[in-house]
Amino acid sequence: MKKILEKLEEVFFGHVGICILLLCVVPFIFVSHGLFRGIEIEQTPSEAEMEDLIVVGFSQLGSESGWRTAHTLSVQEALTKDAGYFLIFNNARQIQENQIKAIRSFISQRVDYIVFAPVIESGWDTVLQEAKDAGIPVIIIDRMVNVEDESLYTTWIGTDAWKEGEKAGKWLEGYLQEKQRQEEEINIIVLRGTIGSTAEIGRTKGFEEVAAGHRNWHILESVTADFTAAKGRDVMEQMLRRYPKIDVLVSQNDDMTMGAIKAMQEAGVSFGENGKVAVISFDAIRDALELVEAGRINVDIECNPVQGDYIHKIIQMLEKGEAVEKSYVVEENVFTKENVGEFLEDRTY
Ligand code: GYE
Repeated sequence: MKKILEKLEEVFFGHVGICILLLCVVPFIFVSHGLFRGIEIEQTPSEAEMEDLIVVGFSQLGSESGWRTAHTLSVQEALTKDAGYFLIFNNARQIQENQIKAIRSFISQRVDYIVFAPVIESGWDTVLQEAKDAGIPVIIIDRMVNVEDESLYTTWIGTDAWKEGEKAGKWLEGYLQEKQRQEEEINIIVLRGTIGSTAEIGRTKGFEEVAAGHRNWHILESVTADFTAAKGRDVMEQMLRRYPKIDVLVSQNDDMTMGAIKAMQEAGVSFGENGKVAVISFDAIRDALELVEAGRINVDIECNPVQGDYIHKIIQMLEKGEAVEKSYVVEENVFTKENVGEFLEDRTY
């Protein structure tokens, strides 16, 4: 490398020339190749914008699923300039360290509010204390944090993941009864989301509590596929190789379900309404609801990503000095072939 530089220096420029060249070219290569993008904060407001608008730093945990895309959009559509906001968005790509860096950056930019969807529940005490010390209210959305001091955040808006898991269990009880299989030995595979995230913890526990009441329900394996379609496919492939009789698949989000469906198709294993494997999914994004309608997914437990308007309302209340609740739980449904039709038409995500 040294030799090459010396040669370049000799041929083209003097010492100063080569420094200028490096200073201009290297950052360009980094930026054009996205090498700085890991924790990049996409926008920085000017002083003027910060004065007129409410500046919100939004740390989104990633872009792992269709649900997440809808969730991000809901926040972006609610916190617009027209509505009086300057939104600084950061995608942490499912890495907690990236979220911590983004939040620290929001603090140093002295944003008015921090909105944040935590990838997992633990490990936030220090950075949230820093936000509190800086006097910046923190609104947690989607997943929850597990902190010792609840005053480290202002409020939480999200879904009841435990209830969702329980709904899945209750649906299975009803389904087996209807098929008069309630006494049969039932083999179950659970595909879990990101370990340590609220959605994974709640859905796992809620379902397991119902399952514990049935001695003939056997959870063969309960393994993570990280909420992605690619991993859902890989893990399901392994499960199909390992277990000749799987009666039920409980997949904790629609993306993993899509992946698992591919694996079952490839292995020639039938599923859904008239198949061997009953499929229980979570989220209820449009693509999956179409599969519910087609009888390929038996039931989809809704998880509502439309949280942007709640954030807007809460910020407006805080701006007026009004008190807000410590938590807001959004409404959710359960979709089967019987009721999905009436909801599909209006489903935008
Ligand atoms: O179910 C899944 C996403 O935290 C509720 O995260 C959310 C979950 C959602 O990746 O698709």
